[in-house]
Amino acid sequence: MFTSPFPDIEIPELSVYDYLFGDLTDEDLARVALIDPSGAETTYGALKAQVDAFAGALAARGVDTDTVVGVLCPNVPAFATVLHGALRLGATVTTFNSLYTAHEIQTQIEDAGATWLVTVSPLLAHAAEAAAACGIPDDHVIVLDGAEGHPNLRELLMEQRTPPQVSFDPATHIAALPYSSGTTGIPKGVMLSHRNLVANVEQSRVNIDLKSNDRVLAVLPFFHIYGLTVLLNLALRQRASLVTMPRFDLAEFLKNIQDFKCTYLYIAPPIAVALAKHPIVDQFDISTVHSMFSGAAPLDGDTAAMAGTRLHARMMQGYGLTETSPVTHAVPYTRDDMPLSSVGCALPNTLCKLVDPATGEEITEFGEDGETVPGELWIKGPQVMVGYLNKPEATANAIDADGFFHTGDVAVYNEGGWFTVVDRVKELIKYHGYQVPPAELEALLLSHPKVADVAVIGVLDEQRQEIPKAFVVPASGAELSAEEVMAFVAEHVAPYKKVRRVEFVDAIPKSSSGKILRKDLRARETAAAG
Ligand code: 4UV
Repeated sequence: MFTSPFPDIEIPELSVYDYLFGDLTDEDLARVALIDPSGAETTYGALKAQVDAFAGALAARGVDTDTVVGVLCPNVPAFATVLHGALRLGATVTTFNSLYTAHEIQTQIEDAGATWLVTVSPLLAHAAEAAAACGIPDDHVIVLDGAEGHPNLRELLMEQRTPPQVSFDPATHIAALPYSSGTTGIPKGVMLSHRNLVANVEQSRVNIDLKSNDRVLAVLPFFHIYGLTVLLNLALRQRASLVTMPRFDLAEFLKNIQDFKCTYLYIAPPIAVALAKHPIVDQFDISTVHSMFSGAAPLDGDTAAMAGTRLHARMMQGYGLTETSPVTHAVPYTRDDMPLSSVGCALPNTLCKLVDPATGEEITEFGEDGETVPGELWIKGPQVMVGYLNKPEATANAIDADGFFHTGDVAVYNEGGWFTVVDRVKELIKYHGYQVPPAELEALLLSHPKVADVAVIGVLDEQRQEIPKAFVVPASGAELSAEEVMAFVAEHVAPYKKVRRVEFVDAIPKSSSGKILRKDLRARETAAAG
């Protein structure tokens, strides 16, 4: 077992609201919490008042500790009001990817049991279609910026209601319900308690150089657990300021850094690639940035070094999963000796094991290079989820009897204390840091009359970023083109889940029990790449 180099810390037994907003000083209340790209600022004092008023308005409409509230909303300052207003009442928040189709929203609403939906007018068409299909009435679909027939944020806040005192156990009460496919299958609701979310911020604070005078550019989406915990909640706890960006555009991203003098960037690898290589970067003054933190997908050391050198900023990686709230590993700002390709060391209170996927044996030995051989990474700590919603079997497969969560990622450990993620044994594909569950695309493609069989895996594109590729067996006698396959998928799923390559094959390799042998497809791909 590998332990964290940090001593254990005490996790406050508080709700997320009390943890983030319970001890704001007068000085904190006057600080700026959120800035939108128009320059409008929300202070911590104003944010707290809005969170309270939103909670009061929801409570007056019957939202309580049993309610699940869906949030389909890009990064705008009001996201924080909605999230923390709902959490304050003990409601559970399930977040949706803003790019979801109506059908994808509907599927999650039904699975999560959401009875309220909060959105913005540009996303209302999809939201309303999904809500109607789930029997959610218009007065339970809040449109923050206003839409005929729906409650809006201004109206709700103007009621200035005091929220009721609610009581729940932060250790077990579910705060967030993001979706993840885990190691296999379709997306599942990940039950994260108040304690999970509080613990992960508290664990992350230990080794981070993010202070109240920092300005964080919040472009990674708050609906993803990386954005929710690491960007939003961690920055709020540090009393820093967040500049919200509803969508990524490189020029706007750079302009916002310049205009708002941002100092700290949380990014995913495709943004690191752009910062390292894109000529447009030189057109902006982004010299205020002192630190960049990348996660959600592998970032190679060369790209990390190029981005860091170009911006004269510290480049660090972190690693985690939705199921671990999400952070389990991060490079501490105090450590210059860790390679840029590493994801750093385990956070405090986090135990790690590396296990040989073939034998189930734990790996404990170091080679002459000071590194273990690769093994599946198992994690135990206060950030590990309570379980998958209504999926006891999937939960039991993910968290073993000793409380270790099996990540499905393969890592090596260096005796210097750091881990490097080198592979994945699970079927998940990551496109630009977003989860693409192959099982979902395979089920969709099997519904196409001209497809007899199919398997989807992740392959690397020219930038060495992962993209989904489908191996398709056409139905006998059918004429099917790669364009037809890609267009069919694109019509039915959010754009980031699109199949971007297609190869026609005679048969899909399968085990005797009928499981797709993805490793055979990966090996075939590697061989083809030479
Ligand atoms: O469930 P999820 O979509 O969750 C995430 C979480 C990203 C985080 C978490 C903590 C951080 O400090 C941070 O910087 C980013 O993406 O996907 C989980 C899977 O994403 C891959 C890995 O396969 C996980 O099982 N992944 C996440 N971070 C890395 C990564 C990384 N740094 N290197 C390689 N793979």
